[in-house]
Amino acid sequence: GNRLAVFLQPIFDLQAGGVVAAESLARWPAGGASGGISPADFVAFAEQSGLIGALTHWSIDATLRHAAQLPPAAGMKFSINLSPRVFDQPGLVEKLTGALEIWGIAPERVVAEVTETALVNDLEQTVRVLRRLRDRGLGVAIDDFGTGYASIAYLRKFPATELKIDISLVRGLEADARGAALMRAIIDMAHHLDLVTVAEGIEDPATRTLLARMGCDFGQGHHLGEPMPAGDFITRFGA
Ligand code: G
Ligand code: MN
Repeated sequence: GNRLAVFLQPIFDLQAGGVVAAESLARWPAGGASGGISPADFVAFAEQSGLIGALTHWSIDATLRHAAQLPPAAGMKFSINLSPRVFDQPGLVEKLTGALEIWGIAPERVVAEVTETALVNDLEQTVRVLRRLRDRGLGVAIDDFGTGYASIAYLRKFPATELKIDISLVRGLEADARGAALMRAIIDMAHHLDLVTVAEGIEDPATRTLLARMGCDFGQGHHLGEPMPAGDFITRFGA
């Protein structure tokens, strides 16, 4: 029917090979690929109308319900996007840890993705919440790295475990010597900070090969796998 659904996009281990994780993305499937309401639009609407807390809670529950269908031994990790707006709402940490218990998922298998704009709004409050998530064993990813401002300064304070490098820095990499040098520097910088690197928006085999050679840990993008209905993901990678 016309309702919100969880899609999962595979995340590859660029060094060892294989799908090791997935990013959870909310979709309105009735719209299909072309029509319907885009995630950017309904997330913005939810943020403006005060429904973002409800959307986030739904996303956490729906994602972990699917995650629970995979054998824990598979070690598949799940990344969930957290809107900047949820960090000043009470109960976020309790909601996440409660859902982990209900679905029997180890906290180490879940990564909270946060965009840099969240840090700009209220850095201290965001850091406090993320620190609590880290203390409970969850991972924290800086999403869309390279698109915000003051990113480097935030890296100093932010209790992250991974850096997701934005598609704008990944696209056209193999034809761009300057872009490639920048990418190498970002990957090295991240590793010095004990952050694993995830390249977003890998759209061709050349880019995948280049990023692997640069030491990038993980990759995501249409070349490696499109976002798919969560049930399809579980069927495909559940063995
Ligand atoms: O902001 P965030 O990185 O969470 O957004 C992920 C979005 O990027 C999703 O909507 C997803 O469908 C899209 N996406 C994933 N892989 C690719 C890709 O290879 N190319 C492009 N253009 N978009 C992608
Ligand atoms: Mn994301």
